Formats: sequence, structure tokens, C-alpha cells
Amino acid sequence: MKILREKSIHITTIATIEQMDEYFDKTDYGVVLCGRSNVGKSTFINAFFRNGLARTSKTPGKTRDVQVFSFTIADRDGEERQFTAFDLPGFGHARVSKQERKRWDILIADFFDTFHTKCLFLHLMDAQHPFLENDRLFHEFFHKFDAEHWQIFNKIDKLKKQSDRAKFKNILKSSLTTSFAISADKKQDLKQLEDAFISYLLKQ
Ligand SMILES: Nc1nc2c(ncn2[C@@H]2O[C@H](COP(=O)(O)OP(=O)(O)OP(=O)(O)O)[C@@H](O)[C@H]2O)c(=O)[nH]1
Ligand SMILES: [Mg+2]
Repeated sequence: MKILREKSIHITTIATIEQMDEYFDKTDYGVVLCGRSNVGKSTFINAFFRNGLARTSKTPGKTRDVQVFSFTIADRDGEERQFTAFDLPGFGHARVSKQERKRWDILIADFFDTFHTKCLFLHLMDAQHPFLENDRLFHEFFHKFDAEHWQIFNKIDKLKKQSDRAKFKNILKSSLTTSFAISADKKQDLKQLEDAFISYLLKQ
């Protein structure tokens, strides 16, 4: 079972609820990268699906609409199946105008409303600062829509101090949700997560 990276492509950009409705019927099953701005959602797309596919940036707020990608998985018999990956804009980022922020927040709320039955939600957090205010907003969505969601703690390469790593291990241990700790940028510890979501997707 593996992702055929050469077959990953950018499909479209969704900026309005009408475009979302239109896309719904075309979608088989998908994974959604969600979480605060700058936690590494677009870097995750590049690490798992194909380098250079999504635009990343040091400046938070890079992904402004919902970016839609298609990726292909070959199962054990070599049969190929296509899935969708959605890269959401970061929730509630402060450095954009109030109006733009409102548009994003509505877009994300609409996204959950439309796609919650068809997606595995990967909630990315920065391992250095997990469970911040906006992460709670995502939790509200997961519970409201009863959406399948896993927690992904990214940037573990930045946990350099032993005390930080120990604190983080405790957070992971006490988590009640399926959780993974990775570094998307340094491509660290990706395999276990990749195997898990491939298996999950092939069952859908
Ligand atoms: N050290 C480290 N840096 C990372 C990691 N993942 C992403 N980054 C960096 O974090 C910054 C933000 O990454 P993006 O992938 O653009 O973040 P995003 O969540 O898509 O951000 P928005 O589009 O603004 O919501 C970039 O400078 C990345 O290189 C990681 O695992 N380790
Ligand atoms: Mg992004």
C-alpha cells in the first residue's frame, strides 16, 4: 500500500459556499488539513503527497482559500484509488483584515457543514504550543458534526530541550484522540501516520 506521489495534482481552489456545493458530488473521500495558521498544513501536503504541490510560507496566512488536491493510493493488489486532500486556511489569523478573517471563518464553518461525512480531519497543532484558543474552535466543529478527527502534533524537531520533550510526551499519553507526532518539514516519523491514514482511507 502506498501513495503514488507522481499522480498527485492540484485540482481547484474553493472560495465560496457555491463552489463547495458544486465540488461535493465530485468528491469520493478525502483528508482535510486543518488547524491554526502556520502549523504546517501545506508543508504536510508536500511531505505526504508530493513536494512542491502546496504553497508554504514563513508568514502566517499563506493559504487563503480551500485548496483541493487529488492523490492516488495503490492497495496491496496494485489497484489504484483516488482520494481528495483539502488544505484549509488557518483559523482566525490575526494579521489579516477583520473582513478577510470573517470570510475565512465562514468558509471553514461551511466546509465542515458540507464535507463532514466524507472526510478524515487531521487537526494539526504546533508541538511546541498545542491546544491554543483556536484549537478549541476546531474541537467544537468536530463534536458538532461528529467528524472523524485525529490530532497531529507537527514540528517535533523543534522540541530540543529534554524538559520540552518530557512535557510533550505527557500530553501525548493523556490524549484520548488518535494522535501522531511528526516533523513534516524534516520528514521525521511520517511512516506510522502514512500507514494509518492509508489503511483508514482504503476502508471507506
Ligand atoms: N521546523 C519545522 N518547521 C516547519 C515544519 N512544518 C512546517 N514548518 C514551517 O512552518 C512554516 C509554515 O508552514 P506552512 O505549511 O505554510 O503552514 P500552514 O499551516 O499551511 O499555514 P497557513 O497557510 O498560513 O495556514 C513554514 O516556514 C514551514 O517551513 C516542521 O515540521 N518543522
Ligand atoms: Mg497553508
